[in-house]
Amino acid sequence: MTTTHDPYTPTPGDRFTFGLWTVGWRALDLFGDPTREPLDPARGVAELARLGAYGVTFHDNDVFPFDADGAERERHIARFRKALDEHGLVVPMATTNLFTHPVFKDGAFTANDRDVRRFALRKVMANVDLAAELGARTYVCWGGREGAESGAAKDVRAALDRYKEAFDILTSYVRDQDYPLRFALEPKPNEPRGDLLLPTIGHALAFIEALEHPELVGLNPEVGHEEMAGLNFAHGLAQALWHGKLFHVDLNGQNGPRFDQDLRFGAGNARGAFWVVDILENGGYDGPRHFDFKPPRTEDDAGVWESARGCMRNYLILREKVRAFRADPEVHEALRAARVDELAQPTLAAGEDLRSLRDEETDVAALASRGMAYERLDQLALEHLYGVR
Ligand SMILES: [Mn+2]
Repeated sequence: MTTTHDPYTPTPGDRFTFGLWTVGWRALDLFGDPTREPLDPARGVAELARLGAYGVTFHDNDVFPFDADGAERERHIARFRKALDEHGLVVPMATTNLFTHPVFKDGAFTANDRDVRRFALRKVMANVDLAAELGARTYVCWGGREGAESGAAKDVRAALDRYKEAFDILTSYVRDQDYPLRFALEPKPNEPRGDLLLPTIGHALAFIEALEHPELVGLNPEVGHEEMAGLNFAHGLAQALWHGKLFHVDLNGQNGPRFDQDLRFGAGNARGAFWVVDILENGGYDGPRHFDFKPPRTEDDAGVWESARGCMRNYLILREKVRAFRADPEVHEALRAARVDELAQPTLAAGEDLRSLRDEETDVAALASRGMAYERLDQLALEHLYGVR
């Protein structure tokens, strides 16, 4: 007897994880009040487990309120832990809320006010302790308020000194505590600040190399954040992998440069999502597939879970399409015709000296007339994506 299994129903082996703040988002925006009731984190854990997720991630204040005293904090954490144990979810990543409370109105690590910076570091260290206790391996840092709306208000070079100082302090902290944690910076070009520091993958990669412990700091790039800047997210992931810096990833959907939409993964730029899954599956990434999305304001409680389910289904659908594309003999032939493999060949032969290159004769007209056959290759990709192959 055979049982039919929907191939797009996730299992924990797929390693899908969600931020508690995603399904827990009450859907308030700049112009409107919340449309949904608060979500009990324990219920969030239960529902995500029911849908086939592998883990959850959290900001400190997703689990306990900003102003909780020691005992209240412990009570909330115990409840959260109990839900994790009961439903078998893990916590691979945690992060700090350094943006909601008014104290962070001018940033946290790069606030002009030194007392705010000192408070922010304490808040992060406290939650790093909890993250380590819960078994997290990645600690994400999104500098949501690190930026400015006006020119003279922020000395960007001094702000970068303080940003570096913060990561130098935090990396020595995890080393001293012997925590198996690495930090992952999450770039974003703007929103909520007019201009954010470390706006793209490239800015963040360059910044990491200036730190005292660059080996402990990598990236958590987000689909929507790079696409808000008009950038190709799959290319960004490829470069992060090339630098050995893709520590984590935030998957969601975005329709080009506009406000941060945080659509479910696979909505928005569907063609981009195909190449995102391709690089994640075939480019050497081995971390969780983490969704950082926001169920739209139109959705009720049922719509929230439908939206979360859609993130995972779309990933699995695209994974199947990517596998079929990579296994298609006609694609193999098109890749050869496009000379994609030739790019892996070094430009100089082993041991070749520059004189032989200088002496080489080139028929430039013949070279220029060679077609690249990319259109056929891309059409095959689109036909897999569109479901006709
Ligand atoms: Mn976002």
